[in-house]
Amino acid sequence: MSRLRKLLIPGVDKTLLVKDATKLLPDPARRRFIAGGASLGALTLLTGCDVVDSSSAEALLTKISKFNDRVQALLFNPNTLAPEFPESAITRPFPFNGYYALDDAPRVDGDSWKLEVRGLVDNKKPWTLQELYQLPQVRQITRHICVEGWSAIGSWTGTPLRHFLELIGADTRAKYCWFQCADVDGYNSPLDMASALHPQTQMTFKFGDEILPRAYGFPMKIRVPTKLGFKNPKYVISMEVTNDYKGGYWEDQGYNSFSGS
Ligand SMILES: Nc1nc2c(c(=O)[nH]1)N[C@H]1C(S)=C(S)[C@@H](COP(=O)(O)O)O[C@H]1N2
Ligand SMILES: [Mo]
Repeated sequence: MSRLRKLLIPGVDKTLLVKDATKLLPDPARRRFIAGGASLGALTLLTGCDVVDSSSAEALLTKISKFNDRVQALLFNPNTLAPEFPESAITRPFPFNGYYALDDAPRVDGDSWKLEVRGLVDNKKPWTLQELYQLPQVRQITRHICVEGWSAIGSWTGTPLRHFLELIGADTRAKYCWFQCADVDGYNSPLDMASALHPQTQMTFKFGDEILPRAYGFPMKIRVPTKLGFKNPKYVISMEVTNDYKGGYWEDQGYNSFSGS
């Protein structure tokens, strides 16, 4: 979430738009939206609409005004799948985003990197990249949505996190998987266990047909297509299964930790 980029959308007052949308949302969606941190990104997540100008802002409001009970039940069901897209929908080039410029993004050495596993798990053995690459992988083409209100469709390939959690004997009754990253000033993010076990939540090793480029989190990111972008940690170095809420980089600055469907 670089602070300067994409903050202004011509002809759109973001605060007003979020207010208008909140008024239009029927309960219980409205209550959930407010409790979940009422942001432009959350509206994009709910509607699938990007807001890039005043007419797309109008289109988003129209869509919300048509939400009915059936739509709402789907939106707030933790088992709902994020929509998947065809190859032709992939955004190229896919945007880079971090709280620094790309030049300052971590340069992780894939040969010496190991994923540390901590907390409530039977097997705490660290994993090399080559070992992780041997695990079964699946591909997904889903939409990444930043809380700032932009979104992009990308192709991610990796191992369902759920499979890895089973493999290491994680206590899946624990509340969170907490991820730490290699960024200079640190980056971390807690993921609630229901979302960690969601079938589309992935330990991602590839973008398109390439090994995950540095911009998108080499060697591994956690892809959670049912959550906003900041809940998708890149350059992951450790995972802890825990009942303690340990906070996160953006969560500690006021962004809602749930931030998803
Ligand atoms: N380690 C780390 N992970 C991160 C971030 C970051 O700054 N550092 N930014 C988050 C935010 S706000 C977004 S929108 C996405 C951007 O991912 P992308 O660069 O692949 O588009 O990464 C998320 N994960
Ligand atoms: Mo973001």
